[in-house]
Amino acid sequence: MLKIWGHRAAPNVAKVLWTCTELGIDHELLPIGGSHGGLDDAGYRRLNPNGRIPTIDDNGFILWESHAIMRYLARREGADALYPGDPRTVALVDQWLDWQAAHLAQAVRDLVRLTIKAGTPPPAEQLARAEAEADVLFGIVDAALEASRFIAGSAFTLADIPIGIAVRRWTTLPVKRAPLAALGQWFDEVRRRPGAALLSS
Ligand SMILES: N[C@@H](CCC(=O)N[C@@H](CS)C(=O)NCC(=O)O)C(=O)O
Repeated sequence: MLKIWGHRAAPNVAKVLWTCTELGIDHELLPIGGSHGGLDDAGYRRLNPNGRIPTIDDNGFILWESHAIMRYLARREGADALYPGDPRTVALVDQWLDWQAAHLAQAVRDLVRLTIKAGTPPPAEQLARAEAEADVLFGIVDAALEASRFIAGSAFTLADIPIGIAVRRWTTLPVKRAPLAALGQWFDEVRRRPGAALLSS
């Protein structure tokens, strides 16, 4: 059975768990990281030299980086709907996956650092800057969703998963948010998928 190291509350682990549900892959979650600790253990570092989660073991094949794992699992299952074979369609999925990791994730991390992780109220100017940055980036998603039902086109793909997880995180933080109608409508739809149930657990 596929082994996944991590814990559900970690967004990058949640991406892989949601992907497994979409693909119907049985898996075993091995708790590590967060309150479980263990990321600096030599045995875990041999699997993942970054000391981060998630990491998977698929019958001896070790892989880390959440988006690489998602792509691998979708390809392994031949899931053309989630990760299409057509070069242009898959390029759009990759565009959003890369963009989420390179830009959106950092904007959400900044808000988390300034609010729920900070022991004291953040400087107003810093918080306003981080809120504005998040509004710009989620606004880009909103504009895309005005033009298509899902992130990368008319069908649900891997691209919807990390962005859905980021929206969930953003909307639960004590911050000001621009009202984004298309994004809200899309999120109401994707959050009802069985794989998204772990977002609220
Ligand atoms: N780029 C990596 C980032 C991995 C990462 O930073 N994971 C976080 C959890 S989302 C982590 O390991 N945090 C330490 C912890 O939860 O203890 C990926 O996408 O897998």
